[in-house]
Amino acid sequence: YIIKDNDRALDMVVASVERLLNNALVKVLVVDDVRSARQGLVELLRLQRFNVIQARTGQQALEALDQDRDICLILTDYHMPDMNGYELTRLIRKRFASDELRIIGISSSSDRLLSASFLKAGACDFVYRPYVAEELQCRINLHVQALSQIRQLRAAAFQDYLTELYNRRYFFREGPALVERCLMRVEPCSVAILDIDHFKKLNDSFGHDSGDVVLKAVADYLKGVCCPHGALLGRLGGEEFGMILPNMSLRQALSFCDSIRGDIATLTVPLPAGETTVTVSIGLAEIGGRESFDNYLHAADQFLYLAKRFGRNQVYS
Ligand code: GH3
Ligand code: MG
Ligand code: MG
Ligand code: MG
Repeated sequence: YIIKDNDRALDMVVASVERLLNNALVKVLVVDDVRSARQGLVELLRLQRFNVIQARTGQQALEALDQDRDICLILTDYHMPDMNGYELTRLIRKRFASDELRIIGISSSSDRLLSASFLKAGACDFVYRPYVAEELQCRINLHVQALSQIRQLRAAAFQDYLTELYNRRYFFREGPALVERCLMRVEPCSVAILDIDHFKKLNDSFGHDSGDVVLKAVADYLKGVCCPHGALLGRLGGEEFGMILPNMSLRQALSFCDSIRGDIATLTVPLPAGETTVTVSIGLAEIGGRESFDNYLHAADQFLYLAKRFGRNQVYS
């Protein structure tokens, strides 16, 4: 009844329900050799609706991390039979940075320097037992919030604002790894650069905002066709898009790109001043041998130049 009369209270309830729903997606690993100590933490975490798993030793914790890449928070004891908490922390930090995995040390030891040892080993926080449940909950929530903010920032840093595709930074960061994976598996792979034809004219006739609408329509279409193939698609800049096509030989990529070209030519984009159509030119190169990623892109760019020169609305490889 009180909540009904108070918007602010209602907002707070909604926010805490949302937080609890999000917590269900957060996987937490509790590491302690003493069952009752583990149990206390597990209960505290489950009250907050976290998805909790447990380990009795450092070794078990490392194995759990190997099997489950979703773990993003670890609460670890200090005294354990096989390794102590900050040794475990140090081992984990060799593989997972604090921007993807948070570690909180917990101990009933009376050694006041223990917290520093944990923090130096790479823990993000430390609490002494007996802990105050509410304080520990607040600390856990702060770490979970920090991880979520990092994820949001990272997503924003790698996304093109207008088209919501990956941006150039992401394309050049992930592209080489994708190509490398194909080469290791001895699978074919191709790289394409697509550029909208006479886009400047379109901007000049319909205005920049309409140009943006066309860019978004082309991007949406490309996302739809690239996703099922596991292709890496990004906006490289302006009206230019890059595609890494794993598992496609040059011949397959040629037919894939030509169907993209054909589809886009029949796309009608509704604009405030009526509707318009666009065509695209595509330069395509096959990946093979040991060239650098930049060289493959350069080759695709050269072919794009030729596609433009020989009349646009075509794929050149
Ligand atoms: P070509 O067929 O040779 O590719 O000619 P073009 O006109 O498409 O190429 P050009 O490089 O001369 O012009 C590209 C234009 O794209 C110029 C630039 O103003 C426009 N452009 C770049 N980014 C954006 C954007 O985000 N929105 C809009 N509306 N226009 C953009
Ligand atoms: Mg212990
Ligand atoms: Mg162009
Ligand atoms: Mg261009």
